[in-house]
Amino acid sequence: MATLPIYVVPHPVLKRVADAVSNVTDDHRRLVENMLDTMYAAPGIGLAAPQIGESMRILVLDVDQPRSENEDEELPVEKRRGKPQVFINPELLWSSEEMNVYDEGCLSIPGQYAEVERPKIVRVKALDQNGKQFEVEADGLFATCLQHEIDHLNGVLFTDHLSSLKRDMVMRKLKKFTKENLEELQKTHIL
Ligand code: GNR
Ligand code: NI
Repeated sequence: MATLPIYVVPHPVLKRVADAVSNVTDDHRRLVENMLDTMYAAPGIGLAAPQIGESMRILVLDVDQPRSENEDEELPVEKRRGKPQVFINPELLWSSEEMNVYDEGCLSIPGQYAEVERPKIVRVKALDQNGKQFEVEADGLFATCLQHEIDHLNGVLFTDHLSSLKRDMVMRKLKKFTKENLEELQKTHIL
């Protein structure tokens, strides 16, 4: 297992528009495995390549991770793999008029959460880790997470969907959270 450090705002790699992958190679497949390890270890339900400092259009997610019977304890990292999904060069084909609100978090904005409104259902086309094209229709948390990750590939963070008042509040709380958890964060994140 190889986990990679996660970049935290305001690192410029998180604001960049990531480059398309022209040809899916073994290097990309290795990166995908490390991204999945990093996501499960974090723990998170999604991760985009810019969050580990690679400005490429690759994202992973797993919204079907098994949960512990006991709500307050976490499953050991090796048991968290549910249904990992890999999207390379994802393209949004369609999004529903109907919207959905979800209390979102982001591994690059540690400890912060806010309600974000997005289309409830989306259709996305992408390549898998073998370079094979596929299409999915995502709904619920899957749709929310997929849109959150595609945003990362375009240099967009969940805070960009908030009013300036709420965004300022999150950024102020992030500074406080970072100060209070500096030692822990420095083990897993690039600040
Ligand atoms: O782990 C994560 N949880 C989450 C919750 C609600 C909406 C989106 C997400 S994605 C986030 C991991 C992350 O930062 N991915 O970029
Ligand atoms: Ni995120």
